Amino acid sequence: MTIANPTISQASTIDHSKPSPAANVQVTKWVQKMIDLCRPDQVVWCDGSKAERVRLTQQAIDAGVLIKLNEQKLPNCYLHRSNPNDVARSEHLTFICTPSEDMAGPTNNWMETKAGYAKLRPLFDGCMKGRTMYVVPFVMGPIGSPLAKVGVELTDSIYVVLNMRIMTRMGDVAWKQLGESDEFTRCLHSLGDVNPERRYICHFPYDNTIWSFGSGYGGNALLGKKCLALRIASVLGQQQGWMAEHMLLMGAQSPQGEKTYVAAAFPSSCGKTNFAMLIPPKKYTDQGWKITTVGDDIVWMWVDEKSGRLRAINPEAGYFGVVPGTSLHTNPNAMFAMNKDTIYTNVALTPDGDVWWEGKTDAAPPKAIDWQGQEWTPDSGRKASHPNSRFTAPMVNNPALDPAANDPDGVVVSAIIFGGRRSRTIPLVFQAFNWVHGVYLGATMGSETTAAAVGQQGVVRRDPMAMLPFIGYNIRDYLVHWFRMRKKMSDCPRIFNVNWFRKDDQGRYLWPGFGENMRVLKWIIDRCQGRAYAKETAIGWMPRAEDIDIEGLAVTRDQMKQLQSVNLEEVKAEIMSQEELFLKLAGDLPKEMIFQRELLVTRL
Ligand code: OXD
Ligand code: MN
Repeated sequence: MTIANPTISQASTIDHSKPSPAANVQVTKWVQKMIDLCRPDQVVWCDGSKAERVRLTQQAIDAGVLIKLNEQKLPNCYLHRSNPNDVARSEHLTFICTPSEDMAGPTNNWMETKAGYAKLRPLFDGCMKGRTMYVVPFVMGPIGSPLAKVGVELTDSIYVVLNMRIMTRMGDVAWKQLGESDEFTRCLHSLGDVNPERRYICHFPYDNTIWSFGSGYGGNALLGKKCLALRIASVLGQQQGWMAEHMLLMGAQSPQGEKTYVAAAFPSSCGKTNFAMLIPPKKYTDQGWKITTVGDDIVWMWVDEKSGRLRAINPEAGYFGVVPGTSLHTNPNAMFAMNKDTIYTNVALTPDGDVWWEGKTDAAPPKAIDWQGQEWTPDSGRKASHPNSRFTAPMVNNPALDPAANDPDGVVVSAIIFGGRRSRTIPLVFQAFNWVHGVYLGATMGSETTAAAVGQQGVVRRDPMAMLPFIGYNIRDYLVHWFRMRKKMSDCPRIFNVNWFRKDDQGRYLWPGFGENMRVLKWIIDRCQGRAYAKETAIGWMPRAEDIDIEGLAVTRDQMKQLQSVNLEEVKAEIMSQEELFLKLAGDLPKEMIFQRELLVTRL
């Protein structure tokens, strides 16, 4: 049967198929062009209403895309199993498409703009025949914020639509934010045939356009997130004088009521969500300490002209967090957040309609259906959930949501923390000498790779500012942008480095992590407020062993010294291993980077 290609007016016989009357003419023109390219059977304009959520959820259940979970235990929660070939971001298939290769720089895959469209157009040509195209308008950032950005995603994945309505401010609200403007990110997405041979995630920053084909995985397909809020936004930020960063944003309230906001860049799957939702040890809560979450993955920051200080918003409205290892013990707030209104991806299903993943409980369920839909028992020798299985939950479900999370004016950032996953060499915490040194620390950050991206795991890779896979332009210009931001600020955040993952010679973690990270955070906050002691060392300002509170911990002062120890031979090896990054940037390295390295060498 051949199905006619519906134009917007033809599609009006179907519910929700008419363009939203609130959408402006640039939007409707572009949507029509994409309909002509993809030729869907139906078009559905999403409005973001509750009725729409109910309707689309039922359709997803009927189509086998979602499995309804136990309503008593997990109200309004669903399970999705992805194609096993489509479980993480595919960085090798992610491209920055610009007129010249230099604009994308040495750390990105590059396609020439026209060549990029030429490669993808045939893939999109007719790809939605027999399918529905959803028009998903969304806003990244609190409504009315000076930095808020509108995007429109066209997708043939109902799973993407239902995730986007959790992760963004989705629906008619976006048309209001957009008004008559042409400034919206044109996001085109199709599952295609979910074939890694035909999978491309292409960014056209100078056309404010993203084309993603062949993957339904969050980081490849929820185009508001990594694609818009990091890769495209980083380009806009560089042009317009603000920053889009791969950071969590949290508030810490002291017993005296003083509030300090901290942003932290950790690479994927290194505990951003856990840190952003940290519950302090009992001693601290008894004293009156309170931690609140603004965001767990992305921040947009700008300099407030009046105060000269850095302010930040979280552009997202939900969490797309890694589940393995998450439990009531390690992250209770995340567990509460995903108790309702949540989509689980690639976790195990128990016979009572509940979900399970490695680390959720000490004892595994006696039987389950694993993430690939196979019968599973604890002795089956396989993991029940995928190591990169995820939950998508609205941020309003987080009991510790910061009151400013929806504030269009954002919050003042007092500290920026960088931190990778390092078994050796890097101490638990130290402070940069100043902004320029802090940028050097962030730029040379290394981390052992995890399951969040396809590829070998556990090898140290340089991940500047945890942004390596997300900088939408030349890393040289990105670093220069960081250095220049300093000049706009009259009082800049202090910069720190942390490593929760240092191990002893037996391979045991030296630091308990999780809520106990509050003890390190307290030193950081006290440094920002001018209260804590630090001694100068070759790598930065360091707390003495006695400056970190270890009362009530199994960690001894000796272990604390070990955690903070700096082995100069290891630091030298670290400098050598940074060469990989320096060589990539050969001839193009901002001079501040060279000077900082030289200063470090002379301090050794
Ligand atoms: C993420 C990632 O999904 O960084 O947040 O991979
Ligand atoms: Mn991330």
